[in-house]
Amino acid sequence: MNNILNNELSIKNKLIPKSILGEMCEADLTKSLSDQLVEDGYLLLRSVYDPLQVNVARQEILERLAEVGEVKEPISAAIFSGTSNRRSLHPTADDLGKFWKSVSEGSALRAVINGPKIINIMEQLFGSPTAHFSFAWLRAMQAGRASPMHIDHPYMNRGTDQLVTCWSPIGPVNIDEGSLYILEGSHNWREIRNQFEGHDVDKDKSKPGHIQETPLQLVQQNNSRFLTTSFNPGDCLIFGMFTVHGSFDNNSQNGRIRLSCDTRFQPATEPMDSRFSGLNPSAHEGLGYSCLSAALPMNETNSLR
Ligand SMILES: O=C(O)CCC(=O)C(=O)O
Repeated sequence: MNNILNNELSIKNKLIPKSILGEMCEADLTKSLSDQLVEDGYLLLRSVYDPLQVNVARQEILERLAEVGEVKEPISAAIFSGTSNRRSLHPTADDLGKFWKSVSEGSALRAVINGPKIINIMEQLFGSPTAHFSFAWLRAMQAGRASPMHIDHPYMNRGTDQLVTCWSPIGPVNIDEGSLYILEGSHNWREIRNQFEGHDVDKDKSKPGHIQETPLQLVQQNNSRFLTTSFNPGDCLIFGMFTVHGSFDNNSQNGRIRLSCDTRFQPATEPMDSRFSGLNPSAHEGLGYSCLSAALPMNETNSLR
């Protein structure tokens, strides 16, 4: 495993001091997953999926990115070409959304992210049958990009409060290749709850869904740390709606794209946020998959956002 202290991790090009970095702990599958989630705010699970199936899903996605000219040959190396034909092939926002929906609904990808292995884990976590959003947040993050720090609650809180996020790397993600971080202990931070609980970004547009402080400010204010790790095909990270998270800059030395997908699970009997279910999920503002920055051509997405 790639030790956390051997890597230079940054957010918006600002190096993160090693004194506030920590390695995530792997969850213990022989003990209560829900107790561990309540305690730690996250569950790091290794080798949940079949790595061969993850690699088939990876190839499926890379072929679709290559179809719009975004990946260099050999495709399997996942290196961004620096250009894109996505907009000329799919000119409108609606077309771009449809293209991304078709990539996000690839059968090999769905066999992993909605397949029996993760469903078993979710049933173990909830202690009951589980259901998932049909909408999936697939991301192709080229070198130089990062995901901003946030919690998930304001973006998807119209159903049950037992919703969890499952972040799955679709291929290897070294620690310096835009790995996900969570802020240690943040699931218990009263201030974050007071600020965001009940806030719905699609209903109240006057208030942002994201956290105003910088990640470093929030870590310092709360005497916290960034927890992260490197991921292998098959691993996933589960966390709740109030765990503060984001990604480090993808500092891949050779320009490797970071592929990952976030999915959302809940107990089957609980109400589901209708924006993200069904055959044609309306998602945010009724935009479907075109609400995602991942639906934009890779050469148009801002770096380090
Ligand atoms: O993959 C990322 O960069 C961000 C993921 C995320 O924000 C999420 O899982 O909610």
